[in-house]
Formats: sequence, C-alpha cells, structure tokens
Amino acid sequence: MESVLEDRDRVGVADAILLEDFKNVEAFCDNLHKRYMRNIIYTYIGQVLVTVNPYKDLGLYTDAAMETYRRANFYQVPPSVFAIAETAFRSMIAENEDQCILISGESGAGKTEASKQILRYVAAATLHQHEIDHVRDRLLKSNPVLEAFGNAKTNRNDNSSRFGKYMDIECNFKGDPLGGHILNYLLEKSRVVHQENGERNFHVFYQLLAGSSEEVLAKLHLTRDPADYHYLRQGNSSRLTSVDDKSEFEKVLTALKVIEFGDDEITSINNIVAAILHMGNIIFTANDEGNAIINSSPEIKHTSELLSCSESTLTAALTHRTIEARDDIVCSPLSVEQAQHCRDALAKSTYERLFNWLVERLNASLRSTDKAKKTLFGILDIYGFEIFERNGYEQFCINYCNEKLQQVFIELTLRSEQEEYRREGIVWEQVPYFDNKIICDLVEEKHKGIISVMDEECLRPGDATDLTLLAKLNAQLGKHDHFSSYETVDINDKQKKTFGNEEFRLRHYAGEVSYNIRGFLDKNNDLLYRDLKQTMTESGNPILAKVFPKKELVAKKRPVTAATQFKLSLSKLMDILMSKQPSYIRCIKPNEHKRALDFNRELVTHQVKYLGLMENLRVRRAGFAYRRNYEIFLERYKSLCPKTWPNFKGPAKDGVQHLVESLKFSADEYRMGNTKIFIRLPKTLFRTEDAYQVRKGELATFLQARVKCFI
Ligand code: AOV
Ligand code: MG
Repeated sequence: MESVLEDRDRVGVADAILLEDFKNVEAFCDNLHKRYMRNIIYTYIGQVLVTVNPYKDLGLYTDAAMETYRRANFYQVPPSVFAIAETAFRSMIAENEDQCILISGESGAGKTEASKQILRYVAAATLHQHEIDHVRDRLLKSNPVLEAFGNAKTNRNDNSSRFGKYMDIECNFKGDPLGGHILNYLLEKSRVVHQENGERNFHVFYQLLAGSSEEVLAKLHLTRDPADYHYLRQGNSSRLTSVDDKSEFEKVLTALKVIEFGDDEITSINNIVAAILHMGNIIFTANDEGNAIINSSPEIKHTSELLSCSESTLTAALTHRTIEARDDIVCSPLSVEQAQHCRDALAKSTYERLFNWLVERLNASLRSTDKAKKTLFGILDIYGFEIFERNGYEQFCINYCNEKLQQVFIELTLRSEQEEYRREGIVWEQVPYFDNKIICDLVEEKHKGIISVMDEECLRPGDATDLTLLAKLNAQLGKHDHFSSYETVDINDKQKKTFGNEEFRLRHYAGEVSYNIRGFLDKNNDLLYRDLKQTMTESGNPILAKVFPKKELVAKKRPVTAATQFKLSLSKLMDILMSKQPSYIRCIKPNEHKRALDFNRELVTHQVKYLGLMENLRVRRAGFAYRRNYEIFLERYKSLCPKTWPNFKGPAKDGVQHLVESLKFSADEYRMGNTKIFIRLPKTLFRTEDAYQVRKGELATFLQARVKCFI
C-alpha cells in the first residue's frame, strides 16, 4: 500500500480502483501504459488481475519472488499472478472450498504463461515430502508434453495453444497436492494436414525430426528436413526463432520419463507421429478409369509399417469405400480427390486420438490413490479469441468458446459482487453492461442457432453443401443483429463490398469476424470412413488398437457432430467453473509484433473495452471501492485512535466504529457490513492512509528519540 501511494505519478496505481477518473477508459489505459513502460505488467481491478504481455523475460518468477508472496497479504505486496494464486490457495485451505483460476484474453496475450506460473506456485506451496514431490513433478511435467502435441506456431503466437485445457489439482486439507486431472477441449486437428502461410504444424513433428538420434530417425525412415514432408511445408515456416526444437524435444522426453512412460510407449508414440508424416507424402494418381491408385511405394510401405497394419489393407482403405446397404456390400473406388481427402481424414483422426490418449495417460499417472477428502484447485487455459485473414470452422469454435467464457466472467463478477452486498446487508446499484448472451444464443440456441442449422444440414441426405448451408444461415439468421453476410446486407450499404460471397460475419463481443464457409460441413460431420477405421482397429500398435476400438465399427448410431460435441463439453465446463470460487486473470496483448516495450494504445483500448474491464471497475466503484475485514482494517489503522491504540479489546467491528468516528468519516463515506467495512471512495482511504503514514513517521521519530535516550 505504501508504494502505491508514494509512486502514483511515476508508476501509476497498482489497483485501478484508486483512479480518480475511473469511468474514463483513457485514464485506465494511461495507467496501464505508464506501468508497462516501467516493466510493471500487473494491475488490479479489485481482485481481478490485469496483465499486459511484456514479450521479454522480466525475471519475475524466481523462487525468491514466489517466497515473497507466501502467506503475504494481497494488498501489501505488488500485484502478481503469484498473489492471485496465493489468495485462492489460502482460501481453498481456510474455507475448504474448490477454487478456479480463469485466464482469458486474445491469442498471444499471455494466458498459457500465466497458467504455468500459477501451477508452479501451487505445486511449490508445500514442503518436500517424497510422495508429494512425486505428484508435483508429474503435474509440472504434463505441461511440456501437452504443449509439444497441442501447441503450434500461428501468425499470432509462436506457441499458440490449439486446444483448450482445464486442469484440477487435487489437494488435501493442508494444500498438499495429491493428484490431478486434465480435461481437454477440441484440438484444432485440421492443422495436421494444412497450415496457413507463416504457420507451423504442431511442435512435436519438428521436434521429432530435430531431436531424434540418427538411429531412431533411421528406424522411423525419416530425414531431418521438415521441407521433405507435405504436412510440414505448407506454411513455408518450419523454423521458430524463439525456440530450439531439438532442446525442446529433450525436455519432452525427460518429462515423459518423469511421468513414467515406458520405452515401448514412447516408441509407439513416435511411430504414430512418423507415420502421419509419411502418410502426408502418399501420392494418388488416376488409373485409366479415373480411379485413385497409389504408386508411391516407399511412403505407403513406411506408413503401414509404422502404423503396424497391413499395407494392402491400408492401400485398399485409402482408395475405396465400402458401403453396407441392407444385405448388400458394395465396394466402390474413390477419385484422386476423394482419396486425398480420406488420407487427410485418417491423419487428422489418428493424431487427435493420439492426443486424447496422451491426456488419458497423463490422467492415469496423476490419479490419486489417497482416499483423503480432496479440495480442487482448477486452472483454465484455453485458446484465445482470434481473427486471421482467413477464418474457418476452427476459429468459429474457438471464438464461440471465448464468448462462453466471457459469459462466466459477466455472471460471476456481477453475481459475486451482488452477493457480497446482500450478505453484508448493503444496498446495490445496477451498472449497465453489454451482455454477450445474445451472441452465445445466436451460436448455440436449440433449433435456431448456427450449430443447429449446421447439424441439420449435415444430416440432410442428398445435395447439402457448404453453400446450401450458407444460404440456410442467411435465411434463418439474416435478421439477427450480430449476423450478416453478402446476401443479407443491403445493396446500398457501403460495407457490402467488404463481404466475400462465401462468408458470413459475426459481431463478436471482441470484434467482427468473417468466417469462410468452405469446409464447415465436412469438419462438422467429422466422419472417418469405415474402411479406414477397420484397418486401424486391426493395428498392432497398442495405442492405435486402444484408440480405434472395435466396438466403434458396430455402433449403429451416427456420432454427434463436432460442434455439438464441443457445445456439450463447454456446457459441462461452465458447470464446473460455476461451482467453484473463481479468480480472474485478464490478459492484454500490447502489440501485434510480439515486441517488448511497444504499447499500442488503440489495440489495448479495444481489449480493455471488450473485456468489460471498465464495467468491472465501475461495478466495484459504484458501490464501494474498498472493503476490508474488520480485523485487518483495525490492525492497520489502530494507531489513529486513542481508543484502539495500542490494542482494542472487544469485537473488531466495534473497534473500527471507534476508528471511523475518530477519523470523522461522514455517513455517506462508508458502510458497516456484517464482517467488513465498505469505503465508497478511494480518497477516504487515501486520507486514512496518509494519516497512517504521518502517524507511523511520528511513531518512528518517537521511537528513535527513545532509543537515543538509552544510548
Ligand atoms: P496465449 O496463451 O494467451 O495465446 P502465451 O501465454 O502463449 O499466449 O504468450 C505468448 C508469448 O508471449 C509467450 O510465448 C512468451 O514469449 C510471451 N509472454 C507471455 N507472457 C509473458 C510473461 N509474463 N513474461 C514474459 N513473456 C511472456 V493462444 O495460446 O495463442 O490464445 O491460442
Ligand atoms: Mg495459450
């Protein structure tokens, strides 16, 4: 607190609630800017932490720094992710209540980095004991493994999360980690077979090539050069300047060892990753009848060898489709284009299932055997909102997910605020804010939303295409305020020429995004032909045999579509988050160039606005900017009133009542709640704090004088 007051001009305020001009977004951004240029990337809005990505190592996360936050009082240490972790952790222990840390912000804003520091902090919270160290190591090492398989370079972030992740750390009553559990959400698997210019495939492919020994490489029939593989060269960007694939691969292997993956498991994984690379190089040509045939023999040979399946079965499955119609079985050849599509579908599906298997395998190793009652500490790190030059089905899902999270933020910050006032018996004033439920409904509403229309079109037999889907969306949603497309925009509208005719545009909470409809139906259907499934169920690779179970072949029911599955899993996630005590970290991206000390005002202001930070601030301020437990308030300021100094015997609330009378707070300046004092304006607090500083000075002089008397 002292530092906050002393350095206001130089480093701004540590809590935006202390800003005089709290309604002004300029003042808010000024404060962030001032701090950012002094390498202070953290600022609070009450209990919410706002971070601005520094794009450089500020040395903030040392063990010593962590120690500073242990058992420290939230307001007496500088803002930090560690303070958020500490506060949530303490309240988990003290109140025995499940916690969750929600980290949001757009792609590249710093969510994953923040989540890693939180995990580190919680994992390091307890003393070293053999069994706990074991769990702790596994929790920490799950990160590099998942990042290798689930992160990739995009044009927004060199280490972009391409899956959503929610991790629970299970703790006993002392806060010792006993185990953990990871939930993963919709991996962007299309990346396995295609990357936009400037982007890469998942890290693990490059790591395997750069980091394997010559011997392993030879066994996998691989070369070192990513450019040799169709699935790696489409983005024309195989090198990362920021990380070294070789040393990253070593870290992944070490992590796998710590988690006790067996050598056979690691070989199985490598075989699958390598098989996918070979698969991408399989070339189809047309025979005289125009049907696809494979004549690139080494690729299909290596692929089938590494997938441990028969070469002839795989060849047949890649070039034919068998359809069972009642009692008849018809096997028809595929065109070259269809065969390529089949090959890519197999690559995507195999990779996705490998990823899911990895998560399950990590969960098995994190599963606690301890029967003690557990409290959960959850950390949510998802893919952030993103807009690219070309946005497809994946961006649609990712941005929908961000809309849902914004809903949680709105509901919980307002709800918890309301509840606190109610609990404490204080009147609440409503603050207007933009509720993005309207956009969530547009996407997910039953029978009406985009997902429903899409599913209907997927199920419609016959001539459904992406374009018929677009026409349906236009017809059914064209009048919605947040939906537009070339067809639905008025001919006189200047905007009209900005629309492509294969696009629809959504006005998201975070900005407008145009989605290209191409691929929507296919990706939503997410079908893998039976022939390929069957081939994989017969694989001798134990992981593949597990992730392609035979029972899938006899399942009569059509699997739910990808978007509906995602919608259901997000809805479950919302329930999980709502049932816990939330803490928020809101990450801001300062510039588009991944550059340090480059604070783009326009960009930051836009994020501050759409994240709802100004409303958040206003809500905190509309009522009472500061609130403090009676005990803590009394302890700090007791020297300011003769009746409470040096000690007050009696309930803290009575002591605080004496204090405020002695400080001459007017009736409007404060309220006495059931357990806390609420102070309306920061200036009241400043006045009190100033008085305290003076008093502290006096006391110090007094003490010094006394000391001198003794010398
Ligand atoms: P994201 O998780 O929010 O994006 P990251 O956490 O991956 O973003 O951050 C992007 C990059 O910014 C990192 O790789 C670091 O180089 C840098 N960075 C972020 N936070 C810090 C920090 N506190 N200190 C130093 N550098 C940092 V995405 O996963 O794309 O939505 O899908
Ligand atoms: Mg991330």
